[in-house]
Amino acid sequence: MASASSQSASILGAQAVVEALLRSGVHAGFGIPSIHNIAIYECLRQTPRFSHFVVRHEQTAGYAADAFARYSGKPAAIFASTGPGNLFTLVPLLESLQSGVPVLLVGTNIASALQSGHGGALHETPQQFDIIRPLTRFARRVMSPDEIPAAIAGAAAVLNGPNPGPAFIEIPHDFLYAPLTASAAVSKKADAVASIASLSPAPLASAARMLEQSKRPVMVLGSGLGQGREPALKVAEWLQAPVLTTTSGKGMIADDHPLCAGSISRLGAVQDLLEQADLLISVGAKLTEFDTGRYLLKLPAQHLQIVSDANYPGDRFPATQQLAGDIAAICGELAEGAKSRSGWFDMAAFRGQEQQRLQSLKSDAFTALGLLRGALHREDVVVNDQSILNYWASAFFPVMERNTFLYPSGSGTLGYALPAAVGVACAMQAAGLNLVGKQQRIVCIAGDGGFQYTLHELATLVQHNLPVKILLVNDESYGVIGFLQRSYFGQTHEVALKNPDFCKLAESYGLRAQRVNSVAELEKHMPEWLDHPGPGLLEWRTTLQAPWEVGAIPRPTNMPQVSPK
Ligand SMILES: Cc1ncc(C[n+]2csc(CCOP(=O)(O)OP(=O)(O)O)c2C)c(N)n1
Ligand SMILES: [Mg+2]
Repeated sequence: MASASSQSASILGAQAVVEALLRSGVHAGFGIPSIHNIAIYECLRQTPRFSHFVVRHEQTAGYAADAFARYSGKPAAIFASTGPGNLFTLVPLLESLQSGVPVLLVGTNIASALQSGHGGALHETPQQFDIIRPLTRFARRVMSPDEIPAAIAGAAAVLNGPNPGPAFIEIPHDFLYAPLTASAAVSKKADAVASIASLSPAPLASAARMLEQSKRPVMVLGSGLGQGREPALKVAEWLQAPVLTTTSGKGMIADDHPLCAGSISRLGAVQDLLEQADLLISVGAKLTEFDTGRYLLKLPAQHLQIVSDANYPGDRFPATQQLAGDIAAICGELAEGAKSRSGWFDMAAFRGQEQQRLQSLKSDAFTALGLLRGALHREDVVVNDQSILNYWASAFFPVMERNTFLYPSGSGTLGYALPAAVGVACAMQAAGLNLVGKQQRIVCIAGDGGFQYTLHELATLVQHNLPVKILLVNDESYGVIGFLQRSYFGQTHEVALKNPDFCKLAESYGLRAQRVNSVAELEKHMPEWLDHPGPGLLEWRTTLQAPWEVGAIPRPTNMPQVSPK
């Protein structure tokens, strides 16, 4: 197969795929070669400009692409084959869809000539396209080799546009070997990135009045802020408003910024703050069930919601006014001509009281997160799974830089952390960042249950020399579910886990592994775990209490109550 960079008039479908990806700003991807897509892999082999990372499961390819995009801001590709390969990406696509992350699934289908009949073709999947399409913001079935460049250009407009999310291109595998006609093969520019219509002056003026009239405004920033971060912070500084973030928006304001009031998911003190406020300005923020204590959080009398996509945040929290458009432009206009005001809220006292309250709980989880924060640099990255320590981190781990705290808020799935850490490490590698030493570290926090969804990716860490540091909290249990069962039913059932020796397992993959049994040992071994070159696993044998169990986060009052039998 000729080089993918050749401009010959008769390129083949697979070359058209790789050329179109590069033209669209997709320079990296994750996947597994298969009989249906090896023609693409042959082109990737000849295209060193494209960074491809082989993984151990298509699910990983999806999560890694998601994390690559979250960390780098650049879309990433997932290469998967007909049927099982494509379907293994469904949960990652769900996560990327609900979190607005640009990933492109380049998936194959059975040969075009077989599509008029049915039955027995290798990997044949009834209605494959219709299964995947609802989890995307753009899906295109390619009907001829000539359509490949335009399909990828169409996807790129969504990936690089104002409301990004997953895209899916389905290509019958025989098209990858078929020549494009000369006119179709001529380099097609990526479609223009859709721009958002500018807002008319009237809603902006009424929003500006709302801000001016409010005496006690509070802001909440989410991961949908995009380029609007600086202007949104200008609005906050003008209003001297306390600033919260959603869990996935952590880092949109540095935790040590004088206006930062932390993550909304801590509830308690956040509810007190919101009760004193007269206006909430939410910017690019999805107020999720998890972050709002099952939607019980009471918002101030007025809520100005600024989003790039009217459909993005959902409608479970009503807005007094919604401004949907270019968030940077909207916030820029709102901050324009603002007269400076003095603050209404004593942030130092708020933070001091919160710190004292949390320390008085004497929680090992909170102490461990404090140790970790102390050992990390501002720009180091923490990637989360769904375990008790991750819930503590969502609420209380201080984040200093944007895109340095990744959390599967979109789906709440187990098994995200390790593949996502792979994605971040690959993004750093592709960007030529120095991964060795103290400059930029990636910490993956998971529980023993979630870790076992995707632990085979330890092999990927070693194969690509990705220096991910895993903190594995082993309580031999689906611990948080045990807590819920005890609170609802007084008993647990099917949460005990018989686990392997994780250290031996990690060592057999080629990782350095250590086990600690107490906070004191954790503290002692943390520096060498973090600083030793290459990937490493630190297994912490402990039983942590959930933040709701010790009152660090108040329990939602609408939990079902069943008297124990
Ligand atoms: C795919 C998926 N299946 C099930 C769940 C439900 N769930 C949430 S947390 C959890 C327990 C996780 O156990 P572990 O990773 O060991 O963390 P721990 O709670 O013990 O700290 C389960 C089963 C989920 N979130 N995602
Ligand atoms: Mg556990």
